[in-house]
Amino acid sequence: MTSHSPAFDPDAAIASAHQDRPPRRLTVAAGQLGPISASESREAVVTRLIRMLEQAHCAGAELIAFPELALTTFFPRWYVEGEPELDLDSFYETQMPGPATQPLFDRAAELGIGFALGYAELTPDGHRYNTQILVERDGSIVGRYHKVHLPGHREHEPWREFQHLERRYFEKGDAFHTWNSFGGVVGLATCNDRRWPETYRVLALQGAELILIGYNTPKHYAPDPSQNPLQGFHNRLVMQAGAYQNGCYVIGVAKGGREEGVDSLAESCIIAPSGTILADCRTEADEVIVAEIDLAETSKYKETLFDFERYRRPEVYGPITEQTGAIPPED
Ligand code: CDV
Repeated sequence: MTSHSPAFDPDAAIASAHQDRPPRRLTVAAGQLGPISASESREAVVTRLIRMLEQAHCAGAELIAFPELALTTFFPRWYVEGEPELDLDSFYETQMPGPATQPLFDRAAELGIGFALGYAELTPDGHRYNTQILVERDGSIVGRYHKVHLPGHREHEPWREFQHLERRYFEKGDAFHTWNSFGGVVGLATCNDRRWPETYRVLALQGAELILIGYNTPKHYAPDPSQNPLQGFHNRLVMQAGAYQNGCYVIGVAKGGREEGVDSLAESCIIAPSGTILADCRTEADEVIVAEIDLAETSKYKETLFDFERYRRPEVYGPITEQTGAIPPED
C-alpha cells in the first residue's frame, strides 16, 4: 500500500498568503482641472485647487493627484520669443511653496490630505523643469520629479496650429523615483511618460504600488492627425496596461477642456492593478473622483504573473538600455 502526501499547490499557497496579508486601505482622488486661461492668476487657480482638495477630503480621501503644469495655462503652446507680450518667466515657480501656493499647503495640512502637483520649476541656478511634487498629509514635500520624456519640438514650427515647445522650455529629468509614503510605495510620472512602458517598469522595479500621472494632452496631434479620434482610447490603453503589467494602481489626471483655443483631453481615471477602471471623470471641467484602494492588492499581480524576481529576463533585455532607436536585422 502506498501513501500519497498532498502535492504542493503554488496557486493555493499564493491565495492563502494573500488572505493573510493585512489590507492597506487608502482613499485616493484625482482632481481634474478644466482650462486655465493665460490671464488667470495663480491665486485664482490655487482657490480652484483648494476647492477640489476640500471636496476630496469630504469624500474621505487622504491623497489627491492634480495635473501636469497645474498652476498656469499650458504655455508651451506658444513660441514666446515671437510674442513679447508673454513673459515666459512668469509661468515658472521659483519657490515651492511660494506666496501663491502656500495656502494650498496650509489647507492640505489642516485637513490632513496629501497631494501631487505639477508645475513649471525655475531653480535658483537657472534650470527649468516640468516638475511634479508629492506632498504628505502634514504638508511636507516627500519628493520631486522632473519629467523624463519631453515631447514636441525645440524650434518654432509655424506650420502647426499651435506649438508644443516643451523641448525648448524644459530640460529633461534624468531619473524616475519612488517614495515610501501614504502607507505604500508611490511613484510619479508626467503626461508623455505614461505612453512609455519603461516608465511603469522602472517605477515598479523601485517597488511602486501607486503611480500618479498628471497630463495635458491636446486632442489634435499635429504630426499625425489620424490619431486625434483615438486620444481617449490611447490614454486608457497605456495607463491600464501599465497598471496591470506592473501590479500597480495608477491615477491619471488631466487638465482638460478648451484652453486658449486648444481642446485637451479630460477623461481622468483611477485604475486598479487588474487594469480595470475604478472611477473616471465625466466632464471636461474641474471635477473630483474618488476611490478606496487597498495597496496590499498589488501583491496579487506582483507575486503571480508579474513576479519580477521569478520571471523577468534582464539578460535578454539589453537593447532597452543600450539603444534608443530600432536596429532592424541586416539583409
Ligand atoms: N504634455 C504632454 O506631454 N503631452 C503629450 C502630447 C504632446 C502628445 C502627451 O503625450 O499627451
